[in-house]
Amino acid sequence: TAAGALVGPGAAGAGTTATRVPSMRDVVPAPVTVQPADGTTFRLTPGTKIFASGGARDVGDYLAGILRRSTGYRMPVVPGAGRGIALLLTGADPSIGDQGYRLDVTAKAVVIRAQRPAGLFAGVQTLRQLLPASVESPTVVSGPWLVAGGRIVDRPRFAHRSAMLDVARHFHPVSTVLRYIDELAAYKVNYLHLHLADDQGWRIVIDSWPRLATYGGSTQVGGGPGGYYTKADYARIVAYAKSRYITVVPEVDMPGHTNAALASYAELNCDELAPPLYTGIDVGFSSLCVDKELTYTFIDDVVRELAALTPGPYLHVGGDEAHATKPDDYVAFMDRVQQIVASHGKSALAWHQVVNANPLPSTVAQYWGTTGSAPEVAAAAQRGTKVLLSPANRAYLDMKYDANTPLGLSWAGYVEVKDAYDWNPGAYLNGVSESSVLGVEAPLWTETIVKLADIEYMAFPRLAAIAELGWSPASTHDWEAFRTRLGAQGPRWTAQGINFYRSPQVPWA
Ligand code: TNX
Repeated sequence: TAAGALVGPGAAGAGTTATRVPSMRDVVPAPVTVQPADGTTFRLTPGTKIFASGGARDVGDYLAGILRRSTGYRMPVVPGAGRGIALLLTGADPSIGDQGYRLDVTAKAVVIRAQRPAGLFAGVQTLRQLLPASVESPTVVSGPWLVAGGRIVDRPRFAHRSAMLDVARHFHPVSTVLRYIDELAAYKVNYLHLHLADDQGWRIVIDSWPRLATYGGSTQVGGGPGGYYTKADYARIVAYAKSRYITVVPEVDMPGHTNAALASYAELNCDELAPPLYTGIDVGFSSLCVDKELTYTFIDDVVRELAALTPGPYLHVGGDEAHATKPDDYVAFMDRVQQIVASHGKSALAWHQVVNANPLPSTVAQYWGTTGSAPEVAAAAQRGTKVLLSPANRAYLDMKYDANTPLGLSWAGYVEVKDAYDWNPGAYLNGVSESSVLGVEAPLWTETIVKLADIEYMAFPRLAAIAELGWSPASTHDWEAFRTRLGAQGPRWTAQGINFYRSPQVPWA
């Protein structure tokens, strides 16, 4: 059966419905090299085994979990080798790095090789896309379960491919975050940035300052009940993300975007008066009191407790839209905050205004402008600061697609799928070369985003565009080819119940 061909009952056995065998050329993000072996297919059967042991075992169990749901097959995960799906941490070419993989499909076996479990996990995401879309069904459906033959060798362009979810403007429960993590993993996203505190809410328990969560987390935009994560909730998110090879980056935004904290503790305010909780969507009106020593005790406590919950290297300290903080105060404040983060063994991530202070060598600046020109960011990059790119007119998942989009904002313009895809992170910012770019992030602010279906509608399909920019080599960049591959993802999203936007720019399968 040639890749991309329709397989009907005649070819595949009685009782099965016609199923498209995806082509190796359909994969999103586009792999580095694809060599189809036309005429060869591997078939999953009730007796197929997954061979995985040692460090590959967890990825084997994860793959088995996905395949069992839709195929109904037993899919035992066993050591050794044979006919079936093998996940091997041996024999991979070192040039694929820590996140890359090689996938070989013959009539007898699917073999994924990688140097690290993270590479096997990435290879498994590719394998999912080589199976019919119905493999994503949460309940048993009929096959045939064919995989087109050939070889894929793959590794990411950028080490850091991130998505951000704002759980402050509207609180999103653990179950929503876990589902989003699974959706991100499918596109080889490897960081989840959680915006845990803003004017409208504080969403994580800090034991040394308990009112942050219990009072500061008690409402949200529009005045709903809000909510917060206990430390156990948060640890569950971190562990689940880890099982999907995703590192969580917690953000507590400061010195602005702090009304929820200021409302919770009067003593944090310069005038000792707690402002009321805030449920609107203005920005830039709050500031921590930079002259008070208690402010830095507070930050040290918060950073210490967050660092203890964070196995990853980064804590995000915000630093954006500090319009209520004097410029000199901002510099002194951000410099001190970076020291506090360093004293707890972490590196600071911050919105790109941090370059107006004195970034430590370990500090990463996250660009969120819209012009592609930021001389102060370029100058910092020249001095060694690494940059994470999330230009708002390209990568912001909360921007409306067009004038008719029922959700979202439009201050950075409308962001259709082509806008999200058609830019080059390695050459986007004047004076910032690709070697200074750590990666890309797709942020989803939630002033207008209330529930999971809203998140999915804004993220899909644009998240896949940003994920591809982060993973795929620049040489594969081609809007016409991308929109066709993207269209083939539609049935996968439908099978998973993902509420996606059917952009008219995409030929949906
Ligand atoms: C700007 S981008 C913000 C957020 C808003 C967002 C809405 C950035 C660093 N700050 O506070 O939620 O716009 O699109």
